[in-house]
Amino acid sequence: MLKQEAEDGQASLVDPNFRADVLTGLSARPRAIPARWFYDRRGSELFEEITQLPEYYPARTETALLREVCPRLGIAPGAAVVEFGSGSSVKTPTLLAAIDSAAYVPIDISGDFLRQSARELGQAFPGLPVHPVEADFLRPVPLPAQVADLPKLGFFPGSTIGNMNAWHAVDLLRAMREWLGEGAQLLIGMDRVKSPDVLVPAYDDAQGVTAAFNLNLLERINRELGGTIPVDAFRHRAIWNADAARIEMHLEAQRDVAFEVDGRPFAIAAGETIHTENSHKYGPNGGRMLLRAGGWTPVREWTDPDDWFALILCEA
Ligand code: AVI
Repeated sequence: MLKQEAEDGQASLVDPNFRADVLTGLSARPRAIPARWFYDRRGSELFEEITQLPEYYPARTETALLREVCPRLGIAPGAAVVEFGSGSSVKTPTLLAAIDSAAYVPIDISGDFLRQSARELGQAFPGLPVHPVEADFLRPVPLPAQVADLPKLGFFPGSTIGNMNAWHAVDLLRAMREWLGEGAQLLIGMDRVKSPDVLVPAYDDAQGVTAAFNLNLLERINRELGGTIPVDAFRHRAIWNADAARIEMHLEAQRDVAFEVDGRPFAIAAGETIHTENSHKYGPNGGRMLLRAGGWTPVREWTDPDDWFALILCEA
């Protein structure tokens, strides 16, 4: 970690992986920056706002499904619930209230957000040990020693698996299987393929919250990496790529721009884009195939009446 002087005069830490991904991504063709860098404090707040938008069906559909499904999951008492990418843990109380768990381990890359939601959950479930882990779960995650001997239920809601290409998704599922160990279970949310008339507005809402979320990445680069990117020269784009079954988010330059990041010069021509996110959608067979390739056996699956979103319980 390298120290950086923030506007308020306080020193903060810059993740060297962020610097490396941004410099490499801006130099690549096509230009692309991994979506995980959306989630600084501001980005995490904007994502929470996205989940409240009328157009963003995945959050409310999955929450309604969880309310229906959790009481019928049949998880044996005494498991440690390990949540990957817990964010503000809004869906967790539904799960924790329905099963008799022995500990909760939220894992998230955004440390202050993680600690705040861990505190709130501890208050909502007094007596339940909460062991937050600040980590990027795309790298090996050391689970706390306190849960080493407990059976594990992995919880990976939100269709975050869709933000990875199939290759990385399979790698991650296999890694989760290894971290959670023999006999583990996994409850995972997957967004279904559906009409672009529903998908595109979900990623390009009328209020412009998703646009602000996407553009915050450029603001973060300016803040943390000494960037001079003219953010107002970029426009948010959400595109349905039917071939790859994914929504793509891009930042499109509206005019020719030149700027520096970390002292390095970049020029982007009008119309060129920086690819910032993929959100893959899965049909029933594709979703189950992905899980099997990742070493998990799907044992039960639930969807909403429109078949827009699926919750799948798997065993290692
Ligand atoms: C976190 N992830 C599952 C969200 C998604 O739907 O792919 C991220 C997001 N990007 C724009 N809106 C929501």
